[in-house]
Amino acid sequence: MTNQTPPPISDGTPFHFGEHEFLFGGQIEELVDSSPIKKDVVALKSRMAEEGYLFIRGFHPHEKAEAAARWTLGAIADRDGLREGTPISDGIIGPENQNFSFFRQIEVAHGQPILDVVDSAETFAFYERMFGGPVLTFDKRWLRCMARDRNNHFHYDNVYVGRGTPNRYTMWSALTDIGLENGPLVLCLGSHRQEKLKTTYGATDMDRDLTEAVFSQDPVELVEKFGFKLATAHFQPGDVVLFGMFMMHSSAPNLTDRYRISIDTRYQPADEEKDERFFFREDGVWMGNFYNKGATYRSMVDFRKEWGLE
Ligand SMILES: O=C(O)CCC(=O)C(=O)O
Ligand SMILES: [Fe+2]
Repeated sequence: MTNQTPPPISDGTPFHFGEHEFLFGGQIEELVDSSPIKKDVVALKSRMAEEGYLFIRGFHPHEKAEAAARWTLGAIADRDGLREGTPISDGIIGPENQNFSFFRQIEVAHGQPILDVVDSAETFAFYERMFGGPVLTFDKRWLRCMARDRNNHFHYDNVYVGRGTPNRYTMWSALTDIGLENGPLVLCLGSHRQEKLKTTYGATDMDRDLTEAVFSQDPVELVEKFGFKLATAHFQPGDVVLFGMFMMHSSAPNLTDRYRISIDTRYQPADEEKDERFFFREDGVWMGNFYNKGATYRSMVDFRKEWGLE
């Protein structure tokens, strides 16, 4: 496979998100690539503070990201998830169109090809520079293989993984080639500064407050009601997006018959309080989200009424 930076997305290019079509240069724009400043910590930090995200092309070596994707596709093949008769490396989705989220299957999510990407010495060194000291990552890694028409919905990560220190970044890493049709990550620009959203929805903890956690499934309301511009890119294996706990994001539906594979991981200073839900306990598993078995997680529609955000 070639390793060429995709050309800039020209104005007027359509982006399909569910029923909706957004146009580049209008309601959606291309993420700004920070790879030219990736060694300049001061510039990175100030851009992160300003824009709420860093998109860094080629953060992980392309071959390592591709090896991680092949490893993951091998795990899908072992579970009969690929279309019969197609090469594993093509990642063609089988007839059951099944999503694979290798969250608790640590034999997959903690496989060496995965850790060679998200736990690499270079990755840790990068976060050590960003945080100015030793860092740690959660035991849980969110390795996601999205089938056709599937996506995740708009949320702040704080609602899911926000306990402990506020000094924590999410890193979303593309492992496959993720173009506009393959269900790329979509950010709501400026949402890291939307005080009302941050102090209502953003201040909830889904497992403490028993909320459904997803803020919205509708990209149009984020544009029209909240005034956000959307941003995405054509991602290559190894490209990453970093953001803090208050950046509204989603993925768009994967419109193709090829698995979209990404992994999201979290990094924070090692000496600051962790979110204990995502670390191995003595019994060898972590608690995770939705641990209140039998509890009803209340609808976001109700919460939004209470907040005056309907
Ligand atoms: O990859 C996705 O679909 C969602 C990613 C996400 O929510 C995250 O990286 O925090
Ligand atoms: Fe997220």
